[in-house]
Amino acid sequence: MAEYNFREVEKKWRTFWKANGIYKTGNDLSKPKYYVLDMFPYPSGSGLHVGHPLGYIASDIVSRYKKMKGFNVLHPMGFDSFGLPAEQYAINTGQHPAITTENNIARYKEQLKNLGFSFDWDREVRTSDPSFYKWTQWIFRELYNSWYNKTTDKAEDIDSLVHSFEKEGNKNIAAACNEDTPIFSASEWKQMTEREKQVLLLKYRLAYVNESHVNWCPALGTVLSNDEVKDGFSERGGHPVIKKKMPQWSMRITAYAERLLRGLETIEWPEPIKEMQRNWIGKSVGAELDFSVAEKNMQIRVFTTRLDTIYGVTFLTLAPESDIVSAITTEVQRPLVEAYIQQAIHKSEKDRMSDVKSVSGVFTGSYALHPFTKESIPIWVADYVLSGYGTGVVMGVPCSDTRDYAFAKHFSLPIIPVLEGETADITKSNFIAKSGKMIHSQDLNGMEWGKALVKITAQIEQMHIGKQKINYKMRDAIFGRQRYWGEPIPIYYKDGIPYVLDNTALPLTLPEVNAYLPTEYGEPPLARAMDFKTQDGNPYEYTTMPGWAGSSWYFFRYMDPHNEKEFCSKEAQRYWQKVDLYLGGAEHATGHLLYSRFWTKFLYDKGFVNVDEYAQKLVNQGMIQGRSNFVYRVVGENTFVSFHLIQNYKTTPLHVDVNMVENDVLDIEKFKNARAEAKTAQFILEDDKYICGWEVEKMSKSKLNVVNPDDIIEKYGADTLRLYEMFLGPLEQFKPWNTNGIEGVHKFLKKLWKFFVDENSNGRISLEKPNPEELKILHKTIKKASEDIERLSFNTSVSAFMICLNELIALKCNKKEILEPFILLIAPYTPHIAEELWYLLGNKSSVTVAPYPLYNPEYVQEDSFEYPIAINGKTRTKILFSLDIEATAIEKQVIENESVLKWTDGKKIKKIIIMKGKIINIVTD
Ligand code: ANZ
Repeated sequence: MAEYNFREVEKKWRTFWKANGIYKTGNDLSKPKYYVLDMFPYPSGSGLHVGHPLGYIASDIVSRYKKMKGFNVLHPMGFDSFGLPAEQYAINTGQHPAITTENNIARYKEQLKNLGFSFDWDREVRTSDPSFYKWTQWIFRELYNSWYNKTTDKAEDIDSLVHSFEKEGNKNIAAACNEDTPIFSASEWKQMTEREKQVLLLKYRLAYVNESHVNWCPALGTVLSNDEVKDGFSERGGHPVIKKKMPQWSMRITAYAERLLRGLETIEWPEPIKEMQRNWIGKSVGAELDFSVAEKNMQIRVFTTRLDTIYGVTFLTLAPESDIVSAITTEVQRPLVEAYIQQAIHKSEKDRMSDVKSVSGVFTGSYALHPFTKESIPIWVADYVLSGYGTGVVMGVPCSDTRDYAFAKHFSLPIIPVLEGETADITKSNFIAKSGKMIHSQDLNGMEWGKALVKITAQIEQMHIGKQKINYKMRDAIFGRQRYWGEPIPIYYKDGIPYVLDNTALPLTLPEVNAYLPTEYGEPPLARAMDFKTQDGNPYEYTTMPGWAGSSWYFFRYMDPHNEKEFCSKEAQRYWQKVDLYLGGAEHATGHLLYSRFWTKFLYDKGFVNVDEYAQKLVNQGMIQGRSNFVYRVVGENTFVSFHLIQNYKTTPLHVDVNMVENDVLDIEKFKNARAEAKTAQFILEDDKYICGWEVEKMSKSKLNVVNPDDIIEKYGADTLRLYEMFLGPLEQFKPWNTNGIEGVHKFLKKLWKFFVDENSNGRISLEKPNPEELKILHKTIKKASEDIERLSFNTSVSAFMICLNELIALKCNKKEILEPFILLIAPYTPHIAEELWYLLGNKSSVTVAPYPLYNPEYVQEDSFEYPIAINGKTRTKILFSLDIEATAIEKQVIENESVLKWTDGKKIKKIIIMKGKIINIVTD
């Protein structure tokens, strides 16, 4: 192979790697471990585009590097293979989702293999595989059988809770449980029927079912989680989403709110992701306070973060969904209130929160008593109050809160100032609240805000009408989905009460159905399976698990993927511990990345895993954007004008498939063949070419800017693609794909090849000893490459390789002692060509197991140094000296230096102190 025939080289070594099991995870437990994980893909029907492998290439480089550094590396890949697209395809075509999923996975695997990744495919997992989801169901079962003990601050067996109930009821138990959990004694518990007991326990279980308001998407026929809804529409498909009350399986993630916050301090994740999780959890410290309702023996409890504003309360507002509304609404007001509720609950939560301008609300006819002034304040219903947050009731303080202010203005309610200078401007009011003085109320007048807050808090506690309270915005996570293509929830119903399946009954496999749609009664697709029942004829749960179930624990399964007895053995965990480096997109910040932390903490509490955070370091790779091309059609004509001429015409830009364009020049023949109307079109050219315009946009089919890695590999090879993606720019950055730039990188590899291989396909290698200059070039590059990999700065390394090669070519250095280490440095990036050149250098074993070159600082010692010159302690200038020059020679030059002369200003030099390689100090009179 005199020429660089990448097709042959890449095929040869991929076959070799496979045949020799090169990428099997090592099992020599005396070596240190390193676990590099990629977020596993959902295998969609359209395969990979060049943006997808970016993170995989980076993680592959790190894996190969760590392996060469002597680590046992776990670098697995799998598929998040349950999900909506396969199901919708099934609905449209009748094709079983298992079949399309299988086909898509096969295509993904082939594409991934062509990229030369060092995945250990023996460890592949698929979330839709019963041998995998058996364990997802097992975790569900554990969650169902657990409750959260706030006293020990961890999840415990439900049996321990039952035991406490039997002994002393629940009054002394601090648990994460439903708001409506009643207090009962041991004897009351014992008198309960089996059914009553089960209903009660559901209020404590970490996986539980209850009636709750959910995001219902009629068009998709399913419930969506909060993070799947954007601005009142489904994230996928953009269908309207409404709130609806339904029995729902949920996960009590709120029990872990505080620990999920605290854990963030212990992991090296990008700050924006941590901040998004903190905001999502939304911790707020405030107080709960009771208002009594006039003429009714009733209390209304509010949650406030501004108890200091209590004297400014001029109304209360209830969320439209609140159960209290009906109880306090007067008969006169009832029709108005009911009409208001009807229209309010159809709005999405986000609209209700953000829509400050359109103030709406209705008076209930009832009044509450102010706890201190005993004045009557009207009680309203308004949709800006959310039912699921705090107590679903707000004390309206128009002087301090923007929304309350807008509300009071709109309905002409009184506004009473409480803090000097306060104006209902949230930012300002928060500022004043931290510094201002109280006005208005007699006993607080002139008191500083902070002291007033302490005083009022003490007062309400003394009066037994309230207490300090910490609230979290985060809600429990809805778990059941009305879909077919997901894990069945291992629950069956007896007399309408849910029971969990025994472990021996797992996996509960997905039944066959005659259509992947809801039944005519609106039940989920699983209800179509006639025999989806226990042996005793009890029906199973019909909803399935959400997309995030399997991905919440898959990282443990890779450690021990074939274990049939456990989800992951203790032994495997002891060695692999946790993910050292996790690479993936930032879009999962409050979805997968939060749920997976939750499940890990739960498994930790129950002693199933030995870490309570599973990924020490997370890096979000940026997206590769598309570089779209445009043609310009003259309005009303079938004529296309080349880009630089369009100012002379009235044109409309049209996307053109980037695969018909090279260096922005349109292949007119291809274009004509692809579009019916283009066949007869006129083209107005410049320099005989049609030049296209371009723009950076999201890479997507609709913008005709998708570049398929298969095409690039076919044309340039996988090594070029890998190297080019790394060369594009810093890993975390968003950057456009530009096929034009790939030539340069390809040329580098060709040059590398030519440098090593002569016309007769032999290595041009000399065994001569390298000289200091050559060693310096090499060791500079070793230093750069190893430091760069450690900080995941790959683009800078690629430049360093290019510089190094040019310098070696200039020196005509083909010495084995230089070329071998150089190839090892490049090997993680371009493994195929590296393997071939390594072989040509006479090596018998794979480059992937060779030790990474060690940096020796002696070789790069500089022979000169630019000394800072300090005159009487102040650095005034710098002078370059050879490091082996004599002190007297330095002194002579220093004294004569123009700058030194200027700064010493004719004064006598008393002393010159030379600190070799550091600094020169001059002391004058
Ligand atoms: C009086 C007050 C005065 C309030 C003031 C704020 C500013 P965070 O920090 O987000 O927790 N609130 C309470 N429950 C609510 C609900 N269900 N829907 C909408 N708003 C609700 O916000 C807590 C504050 O938001 C609470 O403190 C309450 O208004 C309001 F100058 O009480 B505040």
